[in-house]
Amino acid sequence: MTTYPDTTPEPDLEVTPPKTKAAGLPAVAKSLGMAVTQMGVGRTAHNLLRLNQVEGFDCMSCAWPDPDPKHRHTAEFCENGAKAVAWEGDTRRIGPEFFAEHSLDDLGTRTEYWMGQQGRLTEPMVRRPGSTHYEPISWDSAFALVAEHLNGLASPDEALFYTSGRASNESAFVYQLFARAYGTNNLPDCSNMCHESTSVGLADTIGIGKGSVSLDDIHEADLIVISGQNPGTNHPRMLSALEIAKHNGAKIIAVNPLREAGLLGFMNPQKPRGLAGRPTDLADHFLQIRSDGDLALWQALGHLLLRRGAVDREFISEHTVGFTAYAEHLKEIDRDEVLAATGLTWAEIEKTADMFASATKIVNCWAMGITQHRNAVATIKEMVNVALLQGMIGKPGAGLCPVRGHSNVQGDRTMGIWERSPDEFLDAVRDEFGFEPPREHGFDAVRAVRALRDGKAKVFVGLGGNFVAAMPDTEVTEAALSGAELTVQISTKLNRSHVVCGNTALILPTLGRTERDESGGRTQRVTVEDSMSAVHASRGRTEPASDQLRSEVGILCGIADATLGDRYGIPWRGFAGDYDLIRDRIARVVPGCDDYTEKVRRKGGFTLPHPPRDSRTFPTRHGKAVFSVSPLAAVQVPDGHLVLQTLRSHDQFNTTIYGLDDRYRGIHHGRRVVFIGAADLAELGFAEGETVHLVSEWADGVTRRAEDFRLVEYSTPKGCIAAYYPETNPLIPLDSTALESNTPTSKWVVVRLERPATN
Ligand SMILES: Nc1nc2c(c(=O)[nH]1)N[C@H]1C(S)=C(S)[C@@H](COP(=O)(O)OP(=O)(O)OC[C@H]3O[C@@H](n4cnc5c(=O)[nH]c(N)nc54)[C@H](O)[C@@H]3O)O[C@H]1N2
Ligand SMILES: Nc1nc2c(c(=O)[nH]1)N[C@H]1C(S)=C(S)[C@@H](COP(=O)(O)OP(=O)(O)OC[C@H]3O[C@@H](n4cnc5c(=O)[nH]c(N)nc54)[C@H](O)[C@@H]3O)O[C@H]1N2
Ligand code: SF4
Ligand SMILES: [Mo]
Repeated sequence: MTTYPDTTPEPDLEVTPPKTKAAGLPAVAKSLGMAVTQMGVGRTAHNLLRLNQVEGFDCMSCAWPDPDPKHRHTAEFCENGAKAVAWEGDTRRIGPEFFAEHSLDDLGTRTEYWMGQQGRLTEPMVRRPGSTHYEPISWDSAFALVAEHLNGLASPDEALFYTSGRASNESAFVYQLFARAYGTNNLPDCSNMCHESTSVGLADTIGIGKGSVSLDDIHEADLIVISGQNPGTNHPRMLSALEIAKHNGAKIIAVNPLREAGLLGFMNPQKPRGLAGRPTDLADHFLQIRSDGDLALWQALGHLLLRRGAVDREFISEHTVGFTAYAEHLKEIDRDEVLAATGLTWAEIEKTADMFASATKIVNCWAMGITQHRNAVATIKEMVNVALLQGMIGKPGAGLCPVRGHSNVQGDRTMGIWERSPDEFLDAVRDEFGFEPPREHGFDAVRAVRALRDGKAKVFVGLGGNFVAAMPDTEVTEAALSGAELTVQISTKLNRSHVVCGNTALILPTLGRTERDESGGRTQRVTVEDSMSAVHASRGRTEPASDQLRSEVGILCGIADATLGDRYGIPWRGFAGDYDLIRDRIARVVPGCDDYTEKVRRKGGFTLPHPPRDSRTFPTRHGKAVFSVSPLAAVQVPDGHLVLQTLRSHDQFNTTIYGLDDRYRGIHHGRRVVFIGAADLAELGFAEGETVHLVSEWADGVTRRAEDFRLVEYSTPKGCIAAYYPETNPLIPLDSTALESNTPTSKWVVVRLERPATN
């Protein structure tokens, strides 16, 4: 096995004061600069003008929705969308010569940044057992090789079919169909590491695991709460929506351990004055909360609102169950416990409750700062409690707004990428395709690693993504994947998961969103669903990076055809040649997708049904929304230890590193930094600028380390520090996961700092 290349020296690392506003001129200049370097001038203009346009392609970066067709700008993109387009539009290529030159051992020493800078993959490559290099293979031989391995397994449950959330609805539908026809529900996905806590928390309480707002609701709200999210970097165009809301009179509350630039102020690059003028002040009230203090905060808010009688009695009696037990639970609250958990003052919490009490339309947004904690599901249910208390679901300008990550992660779930798809979905697959899908739940992402580690799984197929680098406990995950008989990665660019691979390994290069898809001799389009359940078409137009690339649908159908032949009579070849044939099946299988083919042809697409949003009906087992009661379980941190949250810099997309700057936080030319408060530095006897090792000690007795990080003094609550992912993933124990959702606790890692030995 190769060693994790996590100690590359960063001699040019520079730290400047963090920014207090996001976007504006530097952002536009930066994105165009990067786009032009990687794509060339013509290709850049061509692509960027089609980004998020009705006849163009959907931004492959985040899942933030597009404005309705009437309200789109000519340049309907943000800096990070442009970076994603530039990264995919890379004019450099890596083909057989590259792989002949670079052995697996060599590639094993390279960083993600380096790998992403080599260019687009151009043809299928195979690593034969024991070989030191990848070598070319034809598409047909590659498909036959996958089929041979899959058909040779003792049980279909020894195969794992992973999906990253960039896959289109058509590829997702075909993929889950293949996995189930082959005989397994082992469909782990990036959602398992991401918003799974949201899906679980919302399904239990409102009966559907998706957010309940539209873009118009954000514009119309009079109070917007943003918890555990850094929109200036990760959902930049959300700031435009917030600006409109502010203009319409909304107040904004931000809840975050860090004073993220995008939460404080915004210069809209789409408006002339935003390029150089004054920023819009975004947050009216900023709660600098301690890590995982959110459950306590929302309980305190519930308590205060109950005491003030700021409740919607009619909504509660008509649409909910469990109110009495909830109200009883929060009648009294241990203030000291709340203050200790949140690190806030009671006055700050009371001010928050005042703002809630006087608001009539509240939208509540959240992301990874909420979902990647041990108590994540309980925290989300507590947020739902407060929304139910005030009747803030299913009326204009109000609702729950989990902000999804990958551009189509929500769509992939809708299409059946789920290791625990409900029986009704599986029944519909059976009725449509005439076979009985397996009913036993499959492995999620964490269980998939355990299965590989324990020899219970032998084949791993990745539809996009970078599983090895995205998952926690890098050493364990890498050993698990290296032990696979076969790994298959369907990718656009080189990453760590191609290098830490199975005994036999395939790289199958695919078309990206920006590229023309002429599969079957006709121009194909695909469809996607955003964070607000809006579904629409996406069509790339640029020349593919290589004439050997195949579409994701084409590759999946090739694998399925080679593995299953005409078992159950599923027309894989037909699907590959005409995606309308897939859409016709989606229409008959996936709830809410009737007339799918026709509806996605409409300008702007259509929005999927959402009973709580549409009619205040709650499809839970009670037929009503559910108040829940959660104990306030404060997690203890031993003396001399800190809680580390692992997050994204401004120049990355998950494991893809576009550049080495994090402009808003004042970090330049490097990533190996730890943000730490002045009080902790003083108390632990360290100085700003010192290099330290991070050591994580967990209940399993294993000591995990990540070495050589520079300490950067930063405004963050006492005891709470932050550093970038994926460099810190070796510190997160595989078994440290959220209750109920099994999501790795990427925002809660107990660590200590260690001074490197000097000799
Ligand atoms: N440019 C770009 N865009 C992206 C991505 C990317 O990597 N780059 N990734 C995409 C994906 S897949 C996702 S899931 C989203 C992620 O979007 P975010 O959730 O915004 O991503 P993170 O960088 O993980 O930021 C988490 C935020 O939560 C805060 N936080 C941490 N712990 C706590 C806590 O205990 N309580 C509270 N209240 N806040 C906390 C952190 O300080 C930080 O501001 O972005 C998507 N969009
Ligand atoms: N410590 C820590 N770990 C985390 C997180 C965290 O906050 N902290 N966040 C978690 C979250 S929220 C997520 S979503 C996961 C992300 O996990 P993944 O989704 O697995 O990872 P990505 O980095 O998004 O995947 C990038 C790769 O996708 C491939 N790719 C890009 N575009 C395409 C395309 O169009 N088609 C195909 N087939 N492939 C493409 C490229 O080869 C690229 O290298 O990471 C999780 N891991
Ligand atoms: S906000 Fe997200 S989807 Fe929209 S352009 Fe920016 S990166 Fe793309
Ligand atoms: Mo994510």
